[in-house]
Amino acid sequence: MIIRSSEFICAAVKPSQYPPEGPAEIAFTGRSNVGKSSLINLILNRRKLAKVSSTPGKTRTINFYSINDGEFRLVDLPGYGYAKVSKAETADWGKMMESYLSGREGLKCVVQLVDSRHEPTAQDKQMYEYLRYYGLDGIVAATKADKLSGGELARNLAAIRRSLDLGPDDALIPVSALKRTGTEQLLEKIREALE
Ligand SMILES: Nc1nc2c(ncn2[C@@H]2O[C@H](COP(=O)(O)OP(=O)(O)OP(=O)(O)O)[C@@H](O)[C@H]2O)c(=O)[nH]1
Ligand SMILES: [Mg+2]
Repeated sequence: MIIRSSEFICAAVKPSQYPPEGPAEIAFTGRSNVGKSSLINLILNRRKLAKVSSTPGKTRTINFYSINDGEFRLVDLPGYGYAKVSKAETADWGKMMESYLSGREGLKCVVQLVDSRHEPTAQDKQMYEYLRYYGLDGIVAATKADKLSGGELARNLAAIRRSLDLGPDDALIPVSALKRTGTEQLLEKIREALE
């Protein structure tokens, strides 16, 4: 798949703020700081379209991006598991995610991000279960693959596969925003999900 153009549409915290239904959407979810915004920039080949930060909790809204003049959309979801949030903020996050993930007609698939260096967290597992329940599962990206040796990466990918109970058809794609690797495989899976 070729990305010719990409632009920010809007940020939303509730359905009335979403862009009108229309183009298919592919969303990105994962722990705060796992690299969602970086991965979106990587596959769009844009350096600063999605805001990246070394401080977790940068993305607090649902951010919509239009690809190839409305061919489809990518959606950057706010991360979970960030320690410095209040109970009220966690509840708001849950409501925001639930209303988008359970009610969005155009949503075809969610790319679940996990850190390639670690076992998936309890929340990663919970999130992936949730996606499975809504039939939005099937693509997992293991981020920051540049931080591991080849052998370590292979071992960790096997562990992630087991831990998330991935099926033979579920894709687990190592990616690195630093080394700019993994995009072709990921884009191919996104293309399949859009069909
Ligand atoms: N080495 C390395 N660092 C990465 C990679 N991807 C992201 N990072 C770094 O990880 C930090 C967090 O990246 P973000 O893309 O902002 O993460 P996020 O998941 O969008 O975080 P929130 O918006 O807080 O949910 C930044 O300092 C990035 O530079 C990668 O593939 N390799
Ligand atoms: Mg982000």
